[in-house]
Amino acid sequence: MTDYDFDACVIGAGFAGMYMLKRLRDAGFTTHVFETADDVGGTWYWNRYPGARCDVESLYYCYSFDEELQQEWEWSERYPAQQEILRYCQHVADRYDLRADISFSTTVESAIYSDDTRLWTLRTTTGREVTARYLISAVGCLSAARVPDFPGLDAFRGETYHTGQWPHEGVDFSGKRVAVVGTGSSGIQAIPAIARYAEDVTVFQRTPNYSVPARNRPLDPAEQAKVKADYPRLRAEARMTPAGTLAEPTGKSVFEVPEDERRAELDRRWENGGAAFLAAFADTMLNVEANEFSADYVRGKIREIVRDPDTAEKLTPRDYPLGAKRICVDTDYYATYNRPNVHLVDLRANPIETITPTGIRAGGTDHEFDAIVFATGYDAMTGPLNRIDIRGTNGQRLRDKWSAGPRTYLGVATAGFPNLFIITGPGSPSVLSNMIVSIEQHVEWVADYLEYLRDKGFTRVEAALDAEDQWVDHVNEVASATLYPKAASWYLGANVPGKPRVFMPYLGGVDVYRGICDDVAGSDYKGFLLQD
Ligand code: NA7
Repeated sequence: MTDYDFDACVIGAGFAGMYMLKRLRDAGFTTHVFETADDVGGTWYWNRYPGARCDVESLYYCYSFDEELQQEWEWSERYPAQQEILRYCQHVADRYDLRADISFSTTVESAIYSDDTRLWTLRTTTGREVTARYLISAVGCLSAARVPDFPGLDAFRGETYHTGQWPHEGVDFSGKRVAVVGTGSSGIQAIPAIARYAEDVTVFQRTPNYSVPARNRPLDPAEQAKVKADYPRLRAEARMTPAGTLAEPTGKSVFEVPEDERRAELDRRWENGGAAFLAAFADTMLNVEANEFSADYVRGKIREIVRDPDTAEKLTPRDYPLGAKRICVDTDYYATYNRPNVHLVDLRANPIETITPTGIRAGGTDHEFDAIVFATGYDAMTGPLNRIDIRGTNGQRLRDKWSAGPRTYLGVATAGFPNLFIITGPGSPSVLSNMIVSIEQHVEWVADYLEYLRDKGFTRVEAALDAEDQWVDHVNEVASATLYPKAASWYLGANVPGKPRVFMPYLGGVDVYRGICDDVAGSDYKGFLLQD
Protein backbone atom coordinates (compact mmCIF):
# COMPACT_ATOMS: atom_id res chain seq x y z
CA MET A 1 0.00 0.00 0.00
CA THR A 2 1.32 3.38 -0.92
CA ASP A 3 0.08 6.56 0.68
CA TYR A 4 0.55 8.64 -2.43
CA ASP A 5 -0.85 8.69 -5.94
CA PHE A 6 2.24 8.12 -8.08
CA ASP A 7 5.86 7.19 -7.65
CA ALA A 8 6.67 9.94 -10.11
CA CYS A 9 4.91 12.83 -11.79
CA VAL A 10 6.43 14.32 -14.92
CA ILE A 11 5.61 17.78 -16.25
CA GLY A 12 5.62 17.96 -20.04
CA ALA A 13 5.02 15.44 -22.83
CA GLY A 14 7.65 16.48 -25.36
CA PHE A 15 10.62 14.28 -26.22
CA ALA A 16 11.87 14.35 -22.61
CA GLY A 17 8.56 13.67 -20.87
CA MET A 18 7.57 10.89 -23.23
CA TYR A 19 10.80 8.98 -22.80
CA MET A 20 10.84 9.60 -19.04
CA LEU A 21 7.37 8.08 -18.82
CA LYS A 22 8.38 5.05 -20.83
CA ARG A 23 11.56 4.42 -18.84
CA LEU A 24 9.90 4.78 -15.46
CA ARG A 25 6.91 2.69 -16.43
CA ASP A 26 9.22 -0.04 -17.76
CA ALA A 27 11.07 0.04 -14.44
CA GLY A 28 7.82 -0.54 -12.55
CA PHE A 29 7.23 2.98 -11.22
CA THR A 30 3.70 4.34 -11.27
CA THR A 31 4.13 7.46 -13.37
CA HIS A 32 1.86 10.20 -14.59
CA VAL A 33 2.54 13.06 -16.99
CA PHE A 34 0.79 16.44 -17.13
CA GLU A 35 0.81 18.35 -20.40
CA THR A 36 -0.61 21.78 -21.25
CA ALA A 37 -1.22 20.92 -24.92
CA ASP A 38 -3.88 18.50 -26.10
CA ASP A 39 -1.30 16.12 -27.53
CA VAL A 40 2.35 15.09 -27.27
CA GLY A 41 5.25 16.84 -29.02
CA GLY A 42 6.25 19.80 -26.83
CA THR A 43 8.21 22.29 -28.95
CA TRP A 44 7.02 20.54 -32.09
CA TYR A 45 3.42 20.78 -31.01
CA TRP A 46 3.59 24.56 -30.57
CA ASN A 47 6.05 25.76 -33.22
CA ARG A 48 3.86 25.43 -36.33
CA TYR A 49 4.97 28.65 -38.00
CA PRO A 50 5.69 28.55 -41.75
CA GLY A 51 9.16 27.13 -42.38
CA ALA A 52 9.50 25.53 -38.91
CA ARG A 53 12.14 22.86 -39.16
CA CYS A 54 14.77 21.29 -36.95
CA ASP A 55 18.39 22.27 -37.57
CA VAL A 56 19.64 18.82 -36.55
CA GLU A 57 19.44 16.15 -39.25
CA SER A 58 16.39 13.87 -39.18
CA LEU A 59 18.31 10.64 -38.87
CA TYR A 60 19.81 11.89 -35.61
CA TYR A 61 16.91 13.98 -34.32
CA CYS A 62 15.04 10.96 -33.05
CA TYR A 63 15.27 8.48 -30.21
CA SER A 64 17.94 5.81 -30.26
CA PHE A 65 16.73 3.81 -27.25
CA ASP A 66 14.83 1.22 -29.27
CA GLU A 67 16.50 -0.33 -32.31
CA GLU A 68 13.13 -1.35 -33.78
CA LEU A 69 11.77 2.18 -33.46
CA GLN A 70 14.77 3.76 -35.13
CA GLN A 71 14.67 1.21 -37.93
CA GLU A 72 10.95 1.42 -38.64
CA TRP A 73 10.56 5.21 -38.86
CA GLU A 74 11.28 6.65 -42.31
CA TRP A 75 12.32 10.29 -42.60
CA SER A 76 11.53 12.10 -45.81
CA GLU A 77 14.03 14.97 -45.75
CA ARG A 78 17.53 15.69 -44.57
CA TYR A 79 16.18 18.13 -41.95
CA PRO A 80 12.77 17.30 -40.51
CA ALA A 81 9.92 19.76 -40.85
CA GLN A 82 7.80 20.45 -37.77
CA GLN A 83 4.86 18.40 -39.08
CA GLU A 84 7.04 15.35 -39.59
CA ILE A 85 8.62 15.56 -36.14
CA LEU A 86 5.17 15.92 -34.61
CA ARG A 87 3.99 12.83 -36.53
CA TYR A 88 7.04 11.00 -35.21
CA CYS A 89 6.19 12.01 -31.62
CA GLN A 90 2.62 10.83 -32.15
CA HIS A 91 3.91 7.54 -33.54
CA VAL A 92 6.07 7.08 -30.44
CA ALA A 93 3.10 7.84 -28.18
CA ASP A 94 0.99 5.25 -30.05
CA ARG A 95 3.71 2.65 -30.20
CA TYR A 96 4.27 2.58 -26.43
CA ASP A 97 0.72 3.51 -25.46
CA LEU A 98 2.03 6.59 -23.67
CA ARG A 99 -1.18 8.63 -23.78
CA ALA A 100 -2.75 6.27 -21.21
CA ASP A 101 -0.60 7.92 -18.55
CA ILE A 102 -0.72 11.52 -19.74
CA SER A 103 -3.28 14.13 -18.71
CA PHE A 104 -3.54 16.54 -21.65
CA SER A 105 -4.89 20.11 -21.59
CA THR A 106 -3.66 20.20 -18.01
CA THR A 107 -1.13 22.71 -16.74
CA VAL A 108 0.63 22.19 -13.43
CA GLU A 109 0.14 25.42 -11.50
CA SER A 110 1.99 24.51 -8.35
CA ALA A 111 4.17 21.75 -6.98
CA ILE A 112 4.79 21.86 -3.25
CA TYR A 113 7.13 19.59 -1.34
CA SER A 114 6.49 18.47 2.21
CA ASP A 115 9.29 17.15 4.38
CA ASP A 116 6.74 15.51 6.70
CA THR A 117 5.55 13.18 3.99
CA ARG A 118 8.54 13.48 1.61
CA LEU A 119 6.03 13.95 -1.15
CA TRP A 120 5.29 16.50 -3.83
CA THR A 121 1.72 17.77 -4.14
CA LEU A 122 0.80 19.02 -7.60
CA ARG A 123 -2.18 21.21 -8.38
CA THR A 124 -3.38 21.60 -11.92
CA THR A 125 -5.56 23.99 -13.89
CA THR A 126 -8.19 21.28 -14.08
CA GLY A 127 -8.54 21.39 -10.29
CA ARG A 128 -6.74 18.11 -9.77
CA GLU A 129 -4.47 17.53 -6.79
CA VAL A 130 -2.08 14.60 -6.80
CA THR A 131 0.84 13.46 -4.68
CA ALA A 132 4.05 11.88 -5.87
CA ARG A 133 7.32 10.76 -4.36
CA TYR A 134 9.32 12.25 -7.22
CA LEU A 135 8.71 15.26 -9.40
CA ILE A 136 10.42 15.36 -12.76
CA SER A 137 10.46 18.46 -14.89
CA ALA A 138 10.41 17.85 -18.63
CA VAL A 139 9.13 21.35 -19.38
CA GLY A 140 11.78 22.08 -22.00
CA CYS A 141 14.20 24.97 -22.37
CA LEU A 142 12.38 27.07 -24.95
CA SER A 143 8.72 26.78 -24.05
CA ALA A 144 8.03 30.08 -22.28
CA ALA A 145 7.31 32.22 -25.34
CA ARG A 146 7.93 35.95 -24.94
CA VAL A 147 6.42 38.93 -26.67
CA PRO A 148 8.33 42.04 -25.56
CA ASP A 149 6.34 44.60 -23.71
CA PHE A 150 6.04 47.05 -26.63
CA PRO A 151 3.89 50.08 -25.87
CA GLY A 152 0.59 50.05 -27.72
CA LEU A 153 0.59 46.30 -28.28
CA ASP A 154 -3.03 45.88 -27.24
CA ALA A 155 -4.16 48.67 -29.53
CA PHE A 156 -3.10 46.90 -32.75
CA ARG A 157 -6.23 46.06 -34.75
CA GLY A 158 -4.66 43.43 -37.01
CA GLU A 159 -3.62 39.86 -36.25
CA THR A 160 -0.66 39.07 -33.97
CA TYR A 161 1.21 35.80 -33.64
CA HIS A 162 4.19 34.40 -31.76
CA THR A 163 6.15 31.74 -33.66
CA GLY A 164 6.09 29.49 -30.59
CA GLN A 165 2.30 29.66 -30.17
CA TRP A 166 1.17 29.29 -33.73
CA PRO A 167 -2.53 28.64 -34.45
CA HIS A 168 -3.12 25.02 -35.32
CA GLU A 169 -5.48 25.79 -38.13
CA GLY A 170 -2.63 27.70 -39.84
CA VAL A 171 -2.59 31.29 -41.03
CA ASP A 172 -3.23 32.53 -44.55
CA PHE A 173 -1.01 35.52 -45.25
CA SER A 174 -1.81 35.76 -48.95
CA GLY A 175 -2.49 39.32 -49.97
CA LYS A 176 -1.45 40.59 -46.54
CA ARG A 177 1.18 43.03 -45.34
CA VAL A 178 3.13 41.24 -42.63
CA ALA A 179 5.67 42.46 -40.08
CA VAL A 180 8.15 39.99 -38.60
CA VAL A 181 9.92 41.15 -35.45
CA GLY A 182 13.02 39.13 -34.60
CA THR A 183 15.78 37.45 -36.60
CA GLY A 184 16.78 34.45 -34.47
CA SER A 185 16.37 30.86 -35.70
CA SER A 186 12.57 31.15 -35.78
CA GLY A 187 12.48 34.45 -37.68
CA ILE A 188 15.15 33.30 -40.13
CA GLN A 189 13.08 30.21 -40.96
CA ALA A 190 9.73 32.00 -41.05
CA ILE A 191 10.69 35.07 -43.11
CA PRO A 192 11.42 33.29 -46.44
CA ALA A 193 8.39 31.03 -46.00
CA ILE A 194 6.03 33.94 -45.28
CA ALA A 195 7.54 36.09 -48.06
CA ARG A 196 6.58 33.45 -50.62
CA TYR A 197 2.88 34.11 -50.21
CA ALA A 198 2.37 37.37 -48.32
CA GLU A 199 1.92 40.54 -50.31
CA ASP A 200 4.61 42.32 -48.41
CA VAL A 201 6.96 41.46 -45.53
CA THR A 202 8.85 43.95 -43.38
CA VAL A 203 11.48 42.50 -41.06
CA PHE A 204 12.32 44.38 -37.87
CA GLN A 205 15.85 43.39 -36.92
CA ARG A 206 17.55 44.34 -33.69
CA THR A 207 20.68 42.19 -34.03
CA PRO A 208 21.79 40.69 -37.34
CA ASN A 209 22.47 36.98 -37.08
CA TYR A 210 24.98 34.64 -38.64
CA SER A 211 23.19 32.04 -40.71
CA VAL A 212 24.46 29.15 -42.79
CA PRO A 213 22.50 27.34 -45.50
CA ALA A 214 20.75 24.12 -44.51
CA ARG A 215 20.91 22.55 -47.98
CA ASN A 216 17.81 20.64 -47.10
CA ARG A 217 16.81 17.95 -49.61
CA PRO A 218 14.74 14.82 -49.84
CA LEU A 219 16.47 11.90 -48.15
CA ASP A 220 17.70 9.35 -50.60
CA PRO A 221 16.35 5.92 -49.50
CA ALA A 222 19.75 4.33 -50.11
CA GLU A 223 21.43 6.93 -47.89
CA GLN A 224 18.85 6.37 -45.16
CA ALA A 225 19.31 2.60 -45.38
CA LYS A 226 23.07 2.99 -45.14
CA VAL A 227 22.84 5.07 -41.96
CA LYS A 228 20.28 2.70 -40.46
CA ALA A 229 22.49 -0.31 -41.17
CA ASP A 230 25.19 1.39 -39.13
CA TYR A 231 22.94 3.09 -36.58
CA PRO A 232 24.32 1.52 -33.38
CA ARG A 233 27.88 2.57 -34.21
CA LEU A 234 26.92 6.04 -35.45
CA ARG A 235 24.73 6.72 -32.43
CA ALA A 236 27.45 5.57 -30.04
CA GLU A 237 29.92 7.81 -31.82
CA ALA A 238 27.59 10.83 -31.71
CA ARG A 239 27.01 10.36 -27.97
CA MET A 240 30.73 10.72 -27.40
CA THR A 241 31.12 14.05 -29.21
CA PRO A 242 30.82 17.45 -27.48
CA ALA A 243 27.57 18.39 -29.24
CA GLY A 244 26.13 14.90 -29.68
CA THR A 245 26.35 15.28 -33.44
CA LEU A 246 28.64 13.92 -36.13
CA ALA A 247 29.92 17.30 -37.26
CA GLU A 248 33.25 15.94 -38.54
CA PRO A 249 35.48 18.35 -36.66
CA THR A 250 38.87 18.88 -38.26
CA GLY A 251 40.22 19.14 -34.72
CA LYS A 252 42.72 21.74 -35.96
CA SER A 253 43.25 25.34 -35.02
CA VAL A 254 42.52 27.69 -37.87
CA PHE A 255 46.10 28.92 -37.55
CA GLU A 256 47.53 25.45 -38.21
CA VAL A 257 45.85 25.33 -41.58
CA PRO A 258 47.31 27.17 -44.60
CA GLU A 259 45.11 30.09 -45.63
CA ASP A 260 43.82 28.61 -48.93
CA GLU A 261 42.94 25.32 -47.20
CA ARG A 262 41.08 27.20 -44.47
CA ARG A 263 38.87 28.76 -47.04
CA ALA A 264 38.40 25.47 -48.86
CA GLU A 265 37.30 23.86 -45.60
CA LEU A 266 34.67 26.55 -45.06
CA ASP A 267 33.60 26.37 -48.72
CA ARG A 268 33.09 22.63 -48.32
CA ARG A 269 31.01 23.09 -45.17
CA TRP A 270 29.00 25.98 -46.63
CA GLU A 271 28.17 23.86 -49.69
CA ASN A 272 27.36 20.82 -47.59
CA GLY A 273 25.10 22.90 -45.33
CA GLY A 274 24.21 22.86 -41.65
CA ALA A 275 25.65 23.85 -38.30
CA ALA A 276 28.72 21.65 -38.83
CA PHE A 277 30.11 24.86 -40.32
CA LEU A 278 30.96 25.85 -36.77
CA ALA A 279 33.08 22.73 -36.23
CA ALA A 280 35.50 23.59 -39.03
CA PHE A 281 38.22 24.67 -36.62
CA ALA A 282 38.82 23.69 -33.02
CA ASP A 283 39.36 27.26 -31.81
CA THR A 284 36.41 29.03 -33.45
CA MET A 285 34.61 29.40 -30.11
CA LEU A 286 37.79 29.92 -28.09
CA ASN A 287 39.79 32.61 -29.80
CA VAL A 288 38.58 35.95 -31.18
CA GLU A 289 40.93 35.96 -34.19
CA ALA A 290 40.07 32.37 -35.06
CA ASN A 291 36.39 33.22 -34.82
CA GLU A 292 36.84 36.25 -37.04
CA PHE A 293 38.06 34.04 -39.87
CA SER A 294 34.78 32.08 -40.04
CA ALA A 295 32.67 35.14 -39.14
CA ASP A 296 34.24 37.10 -41.98
CA TYR A 297 33.56 34.26 -44.36
CA VAL A 298 29.83 34.48 -43.54
CA ARG A 299 29.94 38.28 -43.91
CA GLY A 300 31.41 37.80 -47.39
CA LYS A 301 28.62 35.39 -48.29
CA ILE A 302 26.01 37.94 -47.19
CA ARG A 303 27.60 40.53 -49.49
CA GLU A 304 27.64 38.01 -52.35
CA ILE A 305 24.01 36.95 -51.91
CA VAL A 306 22.22 40.20 -51.06
CA ARG A 307 22.11 42.54 -54.07
CA ASP A 308 21.40 45.83 -52.32
CA PRO A 309 24.64 46.84 -50.53
CA ASP A 310 22.78 48.85 -47.89
CA THR A 311 20.55 45.89 -46.99
CA ALA A 312 23.56 43.57 -47.04
CA GLU A 313 25.37 45.87 -44.63
CA LYS A 314 22.41 45.96 -42.24
CA LEU A 315 22.21 42.16 -42.31
CA THR A 316 25.89 41.77 -41.48
CA PRO A 317 26.71 40.84 -37.88
CA ARG A 318 29.81 42.59 -36.64
CA ASP A 319 29.83 43.13 -32.94
CA TYR A 320 29.75 39.60 -31.53
CA PRO A 321 31.43 36.31 -32.40
CA LEU A 322 29.95 33.81 -34.83
CA GLY A 323 28.16 31.09 -32.84
CA ALA A 324 27.95 33.05 -29.59
CA LYS A 325 24.27 33.46 -30.36
CA ARG A 326 23.08 30.13 -31.66
CA ILE A 327 24.09 29.88 -35.31
CA CYS A 328 21.05 29.83 -37.59
CA VAL A 329 20.53 27.29 -40.33
CA ASP A 330 18.36 28.60 -43.15
CA THR A 331 16.77 28.01 -46.51
CA ASP A 332 17.06 31.12 -48.69
CA TYR A 333 17.22 33.55 -45.80
CA TYR A 334 19.65 36.14 -47.17
CA ALA A 335 18.38 35.70 -50.76
CA THR A 336 14.86 36.54 -49.54
CA TYR A 337 15.98 40.17 -49.20
CA ASN A 338 16.38 40.27 -53.00
CA ARG A 339 12.63 39.89 -53.37
CA PRO A 340 10.79 43.14 -54.13
CA ASN A 341 8.20 42.37 -51.44
CA VAL A 342 10.70 42.07 -48.55
CA HIS A 343 12.01 45.08 -46.61
CA LEU A 344 14.34 45.41 -43.66
CA VAL A 345 14.13 47.88 -40.79
CA ASP A 346 17.27 48.14 -38.68
CA LEU A 347 16.03 48.69 -35.13
CA ARG A 348 19.46 49.83 -33.96
CA ALA A 349 19.05 52.93 -36.12
CA ASN A 350 15.24 53.07 -35.91
CA PRO A 351 14.00 51.59 -32.64
CA ILE A 352 10.38 50.54 -32.21
CA GLU A 353 8.65 53.44 -30.46
CA THR A 354 5.19 51.99 -30.29
CA ILE A 355 2.79 49.56 -31.85
CA THR A 356 -0.04 51.59 -33.35
CA PRO A 357 -3.59 50.48 -34.15
CA THR A 358 -2.48 49.97 -37.76
CA GLY A 359 1.13 48.89 -37.47
CA ILE A 360 4.53 49.72 -36.00
CA ARG A 361 6.17 53.11 -35.50
CA ALA A 362 9.96 52.82 -35.64
CA GLY A 363 12.45 55.67 -35.91
CA GLY A 364 9.64 58.13 -36.48
CA THR A 365 8.19 56.22 -39.47
CA ASP A 366 4.77 54.55 -39.40
CA HIS A 367 4.59 51.14 -41.08
CA GLU A 368 1.15 49.67 -41.72
CA PHE A 369 0.41 45.97 -41.42
CA ASP A 370 -2.40 43.45 -41.48
CA ALA A 371 -0.45 41.08 -39.23
CA ILE A 372 2.55 41.13 -36.89
CA VAL A 373 4.58 37.98 -36.29
CA PHE A 374 6.67 38.04 -33.15
CA ALA A 375 9.69 35.79 -33.59
CA THR A 376 11.00 37.29 -30.37
CA GLY A 377 12.10 34.15 -28.58
CA TYR A 378 11.71 32.78 -25.10
CA ASP A 379 12.41 33.24 -21.45
CA ALA A 380 14.85 30.37 -21.92
CA MET A 381 15.70 27.54 -19.55
CA THR A 382 14.47 29.07 -16.30
CA GLY A 383 11.27 30.61 -17.68
CA PRO A 384 9.25 27.39 -18.01
CA LEU A 385 10.10 26.33 -14.45
CA ASN A 386 9.71 29.74 -12.87
CA ARG A 387 6.17 30.15 -14.10
CA ILE A 388 5.14 27.12 -12.01
CA ASP A 389 4.87 27.78 -8.28
CA ILE A 390 7.47 25.24 -7.19
CA ARG A 391 8.23 25.20 -3.46
CA GLY A 392 10.84 23.10 -1.70
CA THR A 393 11.82 22.76 1.95
CA ASN A 394 10.59 25.48 4.31
CA GLY A 395 8.30 26.80 1.60
CA GLN A 396 11.18 28.22 -0.42
CA ARG A 397 10.12 29.08 -3.97
CA LEU A 398 12.34 27.94 -6.82
CA ARG A 399 11.96 31.30 -8.56
CA ASP A 400 13.21 33.02 -5.37
CA LYS A 401 16.14 30.67 -5.00
CA TRP A 402 17.02 31.41 -8.64
CA SER A 403 16.39 35.15 -8.49
CA ALA A 404 20.08 35.89 -9.09
CA GLY A 405 20.36 33.12 -11.69
CA PRO A 406 19.74 29.37 -11.71
CA ARG A 407 21.76 27.12 -9.42
CA THR A 408 21.82 23.38 -9.96
CA TYR A 409 23.95 20.34 -9.39
CA LEU A 410 24.67 18.76 -12.81
CA GLY A 411 21.68 20.66 -14.19
CA VAL A 412 19.41 17.92 -12.81
CA ALA A 413 18.84 18.82 -9.16
CA THR A 414 18.86 21.87 -6.92
CA ALA A 415 19.54 22.09 -3.18
CA GLY A 416 16.46 22.71 -1.07
CA PHE A 417 14.20 20.88 -3.52
CA PRO A 418 14.36 17.21 -2.54
CA ASN A 419 13.06 14.52 -4.89
CA LEU A 420 12.96 16.98 -7.81
CA PHE A 421 14.80 16.13 -11.02
CA ILE A 422 15.09 18.44 -14.01
CA ILE A 423 15.58 17.13 -17.53
CA THR A 424 17.77 19.48 -19.62
CA GLY A 425 17.85 22.06 -16.84
CA PRO A 426 20.16 25.08 -16.56
CA GLY A 427 23.66 23.77 -15.91
CA SER A 428 23.24 20.86 -18.32
CA PRO A 429 24.67 20.87 -21.84
CA SER A 430 21.23 20.35 -23.42
CA VAL A 431 20.71 23.43 -25.58
CA LEU A 432 24.27 23.30 -26.86
CA SER A 433 23.86 19.77 -28.12
CA ASN A 434 21.56 17.61 -30.16
CA MET A 435 18.68 17.86 -27.70
CA ILE A 436 17.65 14.23 -28.22
CA VAL A 437 21.09 12.95 -27.23
CA SER A 438 20.99 15.04 -24.07
CA ILE A 439 17.43 14.05 -23.28
CA GLU A 440 18.19 10.35 -23.59
CA GLN A 441 21.23 10.70 -21.37
CA HIS A 442 19.35 12.64 -18.70
CA VAL A 443 16.30 10.39 -18.73
CA GLU A 444 18.36 7.22 -18.47
CA TRP A 445 20.50 8.68 -15.69
CA VAL A 446 17.46 9.84 -13.69
CA ALA A 447 15.61 6.54 -14.22
CA ASP A 448 18.66 4.58 -13.07
CA TYR A 449 18.90 6.86 -10.05
CA LEU A 450 15.29 6.26 -9.09
CA GLU A 451 15.85 2.51 -9.35
CA TYR A 452 18.92 2.84 -7.14
CA LEU A 453 16.94 4.81 -4.54
CA ARG A 454 14.17 2.22 -4.57
CA ASP A 455 16.61 -0.70 -4.29
CA LYS A 456 18.44 0.91 -1.37
CA GLY A 457 15.28 2.02 0.38
CA PHE A 458 15.94 5.77 0.20
CA THR A 459 12.90 8.05 0.07
CA ARG A 460 14.57 11.45 0.10
CA VAL A 461 17.30 12.74 -2.15
CA GLU A 462 18.64 16.26 -2.36
CA ALA A 463 21.58 17.94 -4.04
CA ALA A 464 24.18 18.99 -1.45
CA LEU A 465 24.79 22.73 -1.35
CA ASP A 466 28.57 22.44 -1.67
CA ALA A 467 28.26 20.12 -4.68
CA GLU A 468 25.87 22.60 -6.25
CA ASP A 469 28.21 25.53 -5.56
CA GLN A 470 31.09 23.65 -7.15
CA TRP A 471 29.00 22.77 -10.21
CA VAL A 472 27.84 26.36 -10.68
CA ASP A 473 31.47 27.53 -10.44
CA HIS A 474 32.53 24.87 -12.92
CA VAL A 475 29.79 25.83 -15.41
CA ASN A 476 30.88 29.49 -15.17
CA GLU A 477 34.53 28.67 -15.44
CA VAL A 478 34.05 26.59 -18.58
CA ALA A 479 31.82 29.26 -20.17
CA SER A 480 34.24 32.09 -19.43
CA ALA A 481 37.05 30.26 -21.21
CA THR A 482 35.01 30.49 -24.43
CA LEU A 483 33.58 33.25 -26.62
CA TYR A 484 29.97 32.28 -25.84
CA PRO A 485 29.40 34.91 -23.12
CA LYS A 486 30.42 37.64 -25.58
CA ALA A 487 26.97 37.97 -27.15
CA ALA A 488 23.74 39.18 -25.58
CA SER A 489 22.08 35.80 -26.11
CA TRP A 490 19.30 33.85 -24.47
CA TYR A 491 22.01 31.47 -23.19
CA LEU A 492 22.90 34.37 -20.88
CA GLY A 493 19.35 35.51 -20.21
CA ALA A 494 20.25 38.75 -21.99
CA ASN A 495 17.12 38.77 -24.18
CA VAL A 496 14.79 39.28 -21.21
CA PRO A 497 14.96 42.72 -19.58
CA GLY A 498 15.86 42.37 -15.90
CA LYS A 499 16.83 38.69 -16.13
CA PRO A 500 20.14 38.01 -14.36
CA ARG A 501 22.99 37.52 -16.81
CA VAL A 502 24.27 34.07 -16.01
CA PHE A 503 25.51 31.70 -18.68
CA MET A 504 23.03 28.86 -18.21
CA PRO A 505 24.08 25.86 -20.32
CA TYR A 506 27.09 23.69 -19.51
CA LEU A 507 29.73 24.04 -22.20
CA GLY A 508 31.90 21.09 -21.23
CA GLY A 509 30.27 18.93 -23.93
CA VAL A 510 27.80 16.08 -23.70
CA ASP A 511 30.64 13.55 -23.85
CA VAL A 512 32.42 15.04 -20.84
CA TYR A 513 29.13 15.63 -19.05
CA ARG A 514 28.10 12.00 -19.55
CA GLY A 515 31.39 10.92 -17.98
CA ILE A 516 30.84 13.21 -14.98
CA CYS A 517 27.28 11.92 -14.47
CA ASP A 518 28.43 8.30 -14.78
CA ASP A 519 31.16 8.98 -12.28
CA VAL A 520 28.64 10.48 -9.82
CA ALA A 521 26.37 7.44 -10.23
CA GLY A 522 29.30 5.06 -9.87
CA SER A 523 30.32 6.62 -6.57
CA ASP A 524 26.93 6.11 -4.90
CA TYR A 525 25.77 9.48 -6.14
CA LYS A 526 28.35 11.73 -4.55
CA GLY A 527 27.13 15.26 -4.09
CA PHE A 528 23.64 14.13 -3.12
CA LEU A 529 22.24 13.74 0.38
CA LEU A 530 20.29 10.50 0.67
CA GLN A 531 17.92 9.53 3.48
CA ASP A 532 15.92 6.38 4.04
P1 NA7 B 1 15.84 33.99 -30.38
O1 NA7 B 1 16.98 33.26 -30.92
O2 NA7 B 1 15.89 34.42 -28.95
O3 NA7 B 1 15.56 35.25 -31.32
C1 NA7 B 1 14.67 36.25 -30.93
C2 NA7 B 1 14.80 37.40 -31.87
O4 NA7 B 1 13.89 38.42 -31.47
C3 NA7 B 1 16.18 38.03 -31.87
O5 NA7 B 1 16.49 38.48 -33.16
C4 NA7 B 1 16.00 39.19 -30.91
O6 NA7 B 1 16.92 40.24 -31.10
C5 NA7 B 1 14.61 39.63 -31.26
N1 NA7 B 1 14.02 40.41 -30.17
C6 NA7 B 1 13.80 40.00 -28.89
N2 NA7 B 1 13.28 41.01 -28.17
C7 NA7 B 1 13.19 42.07 -29.01
C8 NA7 B 1 12.76 43.40 -28.85
N3 NA7 B 1 12.32 43.84 -27.67
N4 NA7 B 1 12.79 44.21 -29.92
C9 NA7 B 1 13.25 43.75 -31.10
N5 NA7 B 1 13.69 42.51 -31.32
C10 NA7 B 1 13.67 41.67 -30.28
O7 NA7 B 1 14.48 33.13 -30.50
P2 NA7 B 1 14.08 32.11 -31.65
O8 NA7 B 1 12.68 31.69 -31.38
O9 NA7 B 1 14.40 32.65 -32.98
O10 NA7 B 1 15.04 30.88 -31.43
C11 NA7 B 1 15.14 30.28 -30.16
C12 NA7 B 1 15.87 28.98 -30.27
O11 NA7 B 1 15.00 28.00 -30.85
C13 NA7 B 1 17.05 28.94 -31.19
O12 NA7 B 1 18.20 29.48 -30.67
C14 NA7 B 1 17.18 27.47 -31.49
O13 NA7 B 1 17.80 26.84 -30.39
C15 NA7 B 1 15.76 27.04 -31.57
P3 NA7 B 1 18.31 40.27 -30.24
O14 NA7 B 1 19.19 39.24 -30.89
O15 NA7 B 1 17.94 39.89 -28.82
O16 NA7 B 1 18.80 41.63 -30.36
